[in-house]
Amino acid sequence: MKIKKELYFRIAKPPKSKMNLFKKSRLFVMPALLVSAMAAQAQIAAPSPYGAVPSARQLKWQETEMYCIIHFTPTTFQNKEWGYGDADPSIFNPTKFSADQIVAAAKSGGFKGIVYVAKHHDGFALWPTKTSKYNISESPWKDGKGDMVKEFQLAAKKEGMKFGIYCSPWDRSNTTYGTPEYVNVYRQQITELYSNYGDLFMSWHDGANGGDGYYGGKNEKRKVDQSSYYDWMNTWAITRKLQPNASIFSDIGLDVRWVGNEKGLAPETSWSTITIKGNEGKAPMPGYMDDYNLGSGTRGGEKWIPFEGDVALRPGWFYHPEQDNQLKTTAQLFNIYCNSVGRGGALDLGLSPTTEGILHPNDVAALAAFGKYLKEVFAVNLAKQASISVSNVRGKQQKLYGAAKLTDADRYSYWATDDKVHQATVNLDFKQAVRFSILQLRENIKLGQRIDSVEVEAFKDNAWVKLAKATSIGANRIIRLPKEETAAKIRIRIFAPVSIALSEVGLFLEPEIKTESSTTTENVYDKSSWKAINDANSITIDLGKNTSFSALSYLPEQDKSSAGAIQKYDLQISEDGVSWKSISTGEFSNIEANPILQRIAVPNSSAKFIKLISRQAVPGNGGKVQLGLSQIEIYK
Ligand code: FUL
Repeated sequence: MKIKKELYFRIAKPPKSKMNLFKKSRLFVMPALLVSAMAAQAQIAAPSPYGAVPSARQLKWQETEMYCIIHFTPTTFQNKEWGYGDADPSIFNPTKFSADQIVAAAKSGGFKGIVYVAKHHDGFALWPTKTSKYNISESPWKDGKGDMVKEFQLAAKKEGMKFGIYCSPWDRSNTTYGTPEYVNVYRQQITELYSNYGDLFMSWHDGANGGDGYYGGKNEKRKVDQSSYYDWMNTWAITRKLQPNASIFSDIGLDVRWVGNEKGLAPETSWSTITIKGNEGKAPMPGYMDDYNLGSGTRGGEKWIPFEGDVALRPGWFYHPEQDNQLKTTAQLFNIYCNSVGRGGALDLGLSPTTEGILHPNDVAALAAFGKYLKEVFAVNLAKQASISVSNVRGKQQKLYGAAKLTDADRYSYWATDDKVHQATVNLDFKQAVRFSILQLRENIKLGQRIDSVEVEAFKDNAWVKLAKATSIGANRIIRLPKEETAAKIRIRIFAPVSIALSEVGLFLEPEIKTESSTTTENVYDKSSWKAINDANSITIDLGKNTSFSALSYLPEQDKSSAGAIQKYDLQISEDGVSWKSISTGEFSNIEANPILQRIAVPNSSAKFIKLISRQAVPGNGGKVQLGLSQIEIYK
């Protein structure tokens, strides 16, 4: 507005020197057309940014949208989800390792980056670090001369993929873990990793800290004060210095936040801005802060910290042969994509090489099928075939802010409204009715997350019919309609507290998914004749007769609000229900963040009675673990 007035003033009273020019050219009266054109010029200033906006680093991250995290450490060879820190390095000896095969498979899935787990909770460093003896040089792989971080860096480079690193803060092997000395070790580790492996796009950290571990042979529980122990602000200062382009991810990282579950799903409304509570003025502390709003973010929140949805292609983050037929299907992956990338965040898909050091053929096929499907879905933007009209164009500047910007596939060119226009309509008119099932919207996030909500309508049987409503548009909003629609006129009504700056409109039709890899159910015993006795923290199953079995699985409660989950178990058997023998004890690692089916392999076992006891639990709101028969399977 201010600019407009100034310009009018200039038009009315040109500076003296120019006045002479006007006089000379006898242009005493300004033609009306010229006046209005110049007045319109006055409006060309872009809308002022609204609220928190992304940094240049975050913009690059937002553009990445899809990447894979790769877990391949001695834990793979132990068939575990969390190594305890005591694995003998001699077990790490993949015979067919190929970072190229893994990275190429990720690329075929449409992924644009790789995050490699350079050190997981077991503490084994996959590069020849100077900070700890417990590293890849102690393994037989490449006669101790290998560097797996390097292999992944080079493979990513070869495939034109971005590269990032995850170095777990929790270290169940290091004898100094829990002391200030370890924090220095950790800082030296990230210094090595961030100095020798090229330009990183992500620096990945998590808040997991299960407490107990090997710790150099002490086999004890170590508790750290999450709020202060890692001194994240100073630790991340190293990252900023060495890798200024790396987005820092953590539960609430400096650049990217966790979505709050390991299913890769963001809630329906998920703002890219967030106000972090519970730790005002201090550094974001993984695993410590009040993170109730990780998924939803905060409308008009203080900081731009969008979410990453992480989820594994298989049930677990590490490879387990028994999960070879439990991969997510194309339909499931696409649903996750719509609920992560399609909700303004990113999808981080976990890949887990086998002990050979390559991806299993099923994983390779699943990735290729998903990548092919994604390409098919977004191959034709039907909106490009429409004549698009908008109810207002900023300063009538069609060239700068007009409707044509909505389909030019440029995230940062945009259609904008006048400052005073906070509600506007985009109309898509087709010569002939089109079939569609997805509407995609992007805001120019350089100007912040401006839009409150949108409503999508179609003109059907001579009336406008509401098809969908959505909030939190941001970098990318995929509105998946409950069913395929056909219409020749579509209307998008947009509501915002400020002027609108919408960069893209896409309209797509999801092709039917023809082939789906079937998940085979394993040979499990029929439960109908079993009897179960539950007590506070265990379940005893009477199988009726002596039965041989090879494994037992336990599905934790999916909803923490009801009951807790077993973290440490003791599996016992008995012939008479009186005297018991323990046949397996252990932990269900990562069960809190990823409550997937847990399996205890006990080959060649037999018993009439089986008892699964919870020795330690993740408490649910109900306080204790409550086990039901429906949660247990026994395998032949
Ligand atoms: C979690 C870890 O505890 C899991 O093991 C896995 O690495 C996942 C990606 O992050 O926090």
